[in-house]
Amino acid sequence: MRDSSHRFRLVAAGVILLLVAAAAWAEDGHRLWLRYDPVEALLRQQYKRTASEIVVDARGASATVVEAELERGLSALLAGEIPFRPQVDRDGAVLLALANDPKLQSLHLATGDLGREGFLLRSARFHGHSATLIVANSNNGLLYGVFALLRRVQMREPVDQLNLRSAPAYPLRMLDHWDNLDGSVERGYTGRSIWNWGSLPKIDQRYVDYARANASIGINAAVLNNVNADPKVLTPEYLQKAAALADTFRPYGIRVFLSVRFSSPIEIGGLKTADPLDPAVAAWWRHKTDEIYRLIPDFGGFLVKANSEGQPGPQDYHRTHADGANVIADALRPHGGTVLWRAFVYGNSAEDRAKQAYDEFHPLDGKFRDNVILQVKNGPIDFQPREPFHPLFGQMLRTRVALEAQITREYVGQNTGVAYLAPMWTEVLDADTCSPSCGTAVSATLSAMAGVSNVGSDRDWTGTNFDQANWYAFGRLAWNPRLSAQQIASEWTRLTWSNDPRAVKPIVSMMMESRKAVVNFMTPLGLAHQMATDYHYGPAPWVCDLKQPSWNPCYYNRADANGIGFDRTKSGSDAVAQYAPPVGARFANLAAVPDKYLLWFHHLPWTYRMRSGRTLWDELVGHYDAGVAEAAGMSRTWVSARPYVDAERWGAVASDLSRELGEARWWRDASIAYFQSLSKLPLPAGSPAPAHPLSYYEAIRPPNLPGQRR
Ligand code: GCV
Repeated sequence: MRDSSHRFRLVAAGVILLLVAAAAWAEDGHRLWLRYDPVEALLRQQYKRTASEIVVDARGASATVVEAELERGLSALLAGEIPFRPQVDRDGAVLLALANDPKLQSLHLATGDLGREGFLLRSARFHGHSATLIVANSNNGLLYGVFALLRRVQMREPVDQLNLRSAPAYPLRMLDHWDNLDGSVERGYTGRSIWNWGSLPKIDQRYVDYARANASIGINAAVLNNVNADPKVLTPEYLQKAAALADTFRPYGIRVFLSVRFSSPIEIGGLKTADPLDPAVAAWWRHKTDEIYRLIPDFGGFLVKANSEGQPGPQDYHRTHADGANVIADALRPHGGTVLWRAFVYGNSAEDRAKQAYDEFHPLDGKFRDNVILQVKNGPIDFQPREPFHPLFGQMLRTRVALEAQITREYVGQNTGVAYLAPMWTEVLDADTCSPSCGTAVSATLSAMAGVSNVGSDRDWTGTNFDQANWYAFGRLAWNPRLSAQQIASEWTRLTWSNDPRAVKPIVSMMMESRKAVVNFMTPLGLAHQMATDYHYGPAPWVCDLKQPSWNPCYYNRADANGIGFDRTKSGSDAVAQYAPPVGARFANLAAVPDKYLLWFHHLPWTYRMRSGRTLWDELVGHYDAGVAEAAGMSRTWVSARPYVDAERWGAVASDLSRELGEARWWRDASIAYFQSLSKLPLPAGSPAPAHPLSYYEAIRPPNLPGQRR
């Protein structure tokens, strides 16, 4: 009796162990790009020669994280424990040391230009032995160095002749969460908020994993809550919760920021006004800020959305954005904190929305305190699949500016399909502002980069496997905006999927094609905001409620029987005049404006002759067709990668791509059906008629859209 129940318990325990092991290894995307799968046996021997022991000369809580990551990574990749030693005593040591360590003096390493966060990876002789040195001016720098070394091993790159130095381009590389205190996420498509406000300050392992993932790509700041901020976030109860997160993130070099509502002095402070020039208001911000720093000594600062989309702001008191930002900046200054003040403003008038932020902020250049950063979206409207760069870039010569990108795909398919966004961001980062002189790329004018996070409670963090690439790419670009989208795609693919070139090549080519496809089937040739109002999902070019012009597709496409496009030249809104003269002249000139921005800047007849020799109508239809063909091509490319990646993730992506193909057809057919009802022109030869009459597409409404996962 005893025996059989014992056997039963053993068998049951075995089954449970197997299930746990299977769950741990389930290819559910949870491990992101930090998979650390063992290197192939032959190569492993080579790596082992450069990783025989770990020697750590650094102190403090963050040093613990650094050594833990190095040990975790190397022992997993090299399939065996790597011993820690007090000093280098054999060939192949990996030595982690702060730059001011006296032991390093004889090596004469130049480390001044690494700043606080940069690092050096160097193969050198040390105490008579071959060693790999990871050297930085801070433990955070060491952590970045560790991740860089592990990345090389994960990508099977040599590590025995290292001479690499790297420092971030910007001191602030942040994720902005649009997470609400009730657990919902504005424009989030990945489950609920990652923050469990109910159970905080209790720390969940997921917060640690989040910090580690961010640190691995150089992100060093997190705004915890939505810019449409709940004033409660500044109450003692929520500050305790934020402090617990800050404590968790600190060893990973991540500082916590909060979004604040401008009217908080009234709502939680009991004042009658939030007028930034009222001394009682200034005192309130000071006291609140002091209270925060008592809890979070390295608190980063505040992000503010003011006088935008119904949010309160200084203009409610006839004060400027600079007055508003400065009162908060003055409260933060003694503590070294920063205000990120958003430039995303527009009114619901018929005036060109693309011009409104520049008109409001350009006159304020030089009026902001130096601990204010103006946070500007990549383009002048709102995270469209393609926009020209925002005219404020390069033209706020006496103001620090951050670029805000949207990692969550509000306007780019949300949680369907594959859309790798690095090509969109590099297009903007590389754009020449010609201000103060030509040759000044947007990236050279920035002090920070902020990405609207796509992280949520889903097991795979971002809802789909390929959305992880956008999180990864944002971090890598914020560290080094000169990296190419292709290079980052290749890195991410090798870390996340496989190092086999038969997998890397098709996956990277599919990623590079994906944003082009989305632009083609949604908003080709410079069209924008053709999505359904509110949901920002699915085509709705016919929507024309002129009571709310700045939300209406028809306001942006200006299509009628004669033509299509928004005239932003002198004969129209003259938005081109907001750019530096050489840039504005190029956009205004039909002979010079790139096709990709044509209808953003020009209203043209359907029969306008394009550079290709085709009419605008034929060319437009051609782009929609190309978008569908590209979406189909992505599915085919993915099939070719099948033998080289795991079945579980392959299947998930295959179904994402087939959903995207359906949506590409929907976008193409609906757009063509509508525009053809205006142009009355025949489709170009070989272009199939839309599958349904226009009324069919008009009737489809979110959220019950074909194929969308909600
Ligand atoms: C957080 C767009 C989005 C809003 C968002 C806003 C902003 O309008 O649709 O959800 O609000 O941008 O960036 O503030």
